[in-house]
Amino acid sequence: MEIFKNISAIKYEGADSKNPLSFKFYDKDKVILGKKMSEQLPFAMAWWHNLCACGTDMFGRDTADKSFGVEKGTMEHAKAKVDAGFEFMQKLGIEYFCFHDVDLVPEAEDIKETNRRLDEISDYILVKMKQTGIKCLWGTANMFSNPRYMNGAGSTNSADVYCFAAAQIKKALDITVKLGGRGYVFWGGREGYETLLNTDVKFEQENIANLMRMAVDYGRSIGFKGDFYIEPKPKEPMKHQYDFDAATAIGFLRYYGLDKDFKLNIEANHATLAGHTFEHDLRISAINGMLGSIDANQGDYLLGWDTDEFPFDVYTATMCMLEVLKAGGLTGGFNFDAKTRRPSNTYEDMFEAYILGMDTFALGLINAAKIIEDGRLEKFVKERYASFNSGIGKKIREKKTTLEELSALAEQMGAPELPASGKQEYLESIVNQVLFGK
Ligand code: XLS
Ligand code: CA
Ligand code: CA
Repeated sequence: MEIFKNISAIKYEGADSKNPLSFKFYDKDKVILGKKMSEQLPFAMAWWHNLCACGTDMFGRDTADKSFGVEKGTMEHAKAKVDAGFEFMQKLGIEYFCFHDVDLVPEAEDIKETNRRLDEISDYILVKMKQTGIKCLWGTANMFSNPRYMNGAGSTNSADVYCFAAAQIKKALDITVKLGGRGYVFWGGREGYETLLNTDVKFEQENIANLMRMAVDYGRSIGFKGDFYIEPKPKEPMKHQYDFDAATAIGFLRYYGLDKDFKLNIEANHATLAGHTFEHDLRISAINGMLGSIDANQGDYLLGWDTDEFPFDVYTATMCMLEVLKAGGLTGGFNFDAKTRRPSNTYEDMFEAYILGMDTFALGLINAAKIIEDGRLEKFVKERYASFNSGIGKKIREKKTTLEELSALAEQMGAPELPASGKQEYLESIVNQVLFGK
């Protein structure tokens, strides 16, 4: 049964189109830097925001109806969400989806019953996947909503709750493998603390690492070949979360010997909450060989929390795509971990939101490719470090010098000349020229 009845497949109509239900820039077969847009941009639908979230916030209840014609909280509704999700992805030409265990089925009191429901729904999803060719980008376990996780999952003070977290991860991995997921995500929802007065940080971090290690061992034992991901976020819901940002998560993974199995899933809004730009966390991940996947969204400069907005900022999307292209692409994809604003409560809004996100990233890709082809930025950065190409600079790079030698040289020099200008404004004007020039 068709759910989004008045909406047909969304087509590319070009930048002049005034049809709200069309792509203006995302032209899936257009080749950019030798690859089709659809290959450069493996987009994914986030089950939770798109099919579950209905606009509830701290001050008010649902504004959107996502019952899809059946009673919520039932397996019938779980299946209606699958029907809606696959119809939605097909109509938009989205090839992947991401899910939490509890996005798929209503959670029962008894985990055995929840797991049975997960088996049932994943059978149903598998059929749809085969019919449509749509794939799973990643799965994860929601270990933050249920009150039992109020003190964390891996970082909880309760060994019983820790067992429960392990059980959820085990099942979420089973389902991810069953659906052929490319990755498995750990977002440390409540893995952090509110006050050091009641917290043993070292103990908690060791327990988290141990849970991740067990997840890797189990995942590999059932044939999971994809990447595990940590998704860094500095705060919210906890005041301080252990996976603060990319650099922190990388340090943690290396310290506990998990870096061979894990990469990072970088979310734009989380990077900005950490006081970084999105592209900063992408760069840090990439230079450490750990750029895995992206949660494509954006925050709000006026609000200090995780607003999960659809990506609209073309400059940021451009800088993101520049990092991704320079890194040689993602092993994961671009998951729209984003929700429509509360008053955008219709089916059309769901489609228009994804069109906005996909068009914004298409523009980001087109622009980033132009910047690379233009070559001036890359050339500038290379030349900026030219003093290390010869003489003492070369020796420094080759690690063939000592502090004594450098110190003696400095004494001979007197005062060094000021380094060459950073030319930020000129470089920014190149970006504008490439973006808006003919
Ligand atoms: C919440 C996170 C979450 C993860 C998956 O802020 O973004 O949705 O992506 O658990
Ligand atoms: Ca996310
Ligand atoms: Ca978020």
